[in-house]
Amino acid sequence: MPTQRDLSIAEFCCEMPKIELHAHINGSISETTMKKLLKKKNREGDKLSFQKDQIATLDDCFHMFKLIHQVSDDTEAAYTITYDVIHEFAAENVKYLELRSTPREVKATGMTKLGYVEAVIKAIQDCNDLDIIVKFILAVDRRNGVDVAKETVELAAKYKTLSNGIVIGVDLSGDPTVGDARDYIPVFEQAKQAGLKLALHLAEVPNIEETLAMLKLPPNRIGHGTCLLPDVGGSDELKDYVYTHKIPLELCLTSNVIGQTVPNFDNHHFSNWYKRNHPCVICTDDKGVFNTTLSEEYQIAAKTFNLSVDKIWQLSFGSIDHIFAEEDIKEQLRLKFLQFRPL
Ligand code: 6MZ
Repeated sequence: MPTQRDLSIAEFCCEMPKIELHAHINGSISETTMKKLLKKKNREGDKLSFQKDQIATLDDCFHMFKLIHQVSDDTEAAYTITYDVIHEFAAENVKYLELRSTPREVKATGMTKLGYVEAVIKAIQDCNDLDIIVKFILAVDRRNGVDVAKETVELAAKYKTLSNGIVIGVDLSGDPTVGDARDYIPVFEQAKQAGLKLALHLAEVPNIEETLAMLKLPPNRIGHGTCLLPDVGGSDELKDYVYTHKIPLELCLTSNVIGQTVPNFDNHHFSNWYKRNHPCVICTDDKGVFNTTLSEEYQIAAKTFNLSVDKIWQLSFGSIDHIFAEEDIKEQLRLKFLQFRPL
């Protein structure tokens, strides 16, 4: 009888049950969904994603998000995007998904932040016939200031109860070269007190002082953590803090290489942390913008770092420990993943 070992690494990465913990909703829009949105806006010729081997800058990435927000500007679009993104992740065997998104208001279309959050939650609820558990993290954009962040955390706390546990945490994201994350510490303290988990983009670009202060919160998970290590603009103190506190890293290979915060896959910080046995979770970041899938990200990790199918499976299985949902969901997922363990 054929076993998982008879699959090619590409097939294995696709068929293996997976966990996605770092996916921005508007960065995850597939080409098919984007076509639908552009058609509605009569902008059918536009291209709102990078090529696979394209090299860009972080600035280019943030410009791209601005353009995407122009076509995703009402609650109907928010619902469609979320619904489609969940179906796409489910189709590649993602069994547990934490989506994150910045509540947005667009006066011209009448979309309010509340309406945005409700549209995303409704789409998540409407996908409950699929074999995937979906949670929602509300994002604080560091470009928008502390008052907006406070409002986001209040929304998250309110919907944590109202959504029956779908809303599970808050993130810090946005252009890492803008503003000072330390301004948001009191807001994240407030989030913690409300029982929300913290997934913070940290050290996406070098910034030792800011990163150290944010680490002391501490976050439940770190997004990217690109510049924690001393040889890439971090420090021993940052590295030791993350390592000794075992703060899991959400690592997005293609995103970092296209955005050029990492020069190439071989030099990705994944290898350093993975070798130390540090908790690492492979994620997509923005699968639409960076033209990737979670299965492809696992394949890239396998190929670049010479990981066997056993190691790839362990990486996926190990990610369950770092999800924000409760222990009963973790147990449920472990049983499911164990059935796919290479024999
Ligand atoms: C930091 C990022 C990001 O919230 O409208 N975002 N923030 N670093 C990154 N690395 C490339 N990728 C995406 O999705 C788009 C928003 O996600 C954040 C940015 O704030 C972007 O505007 P939502 O669903």
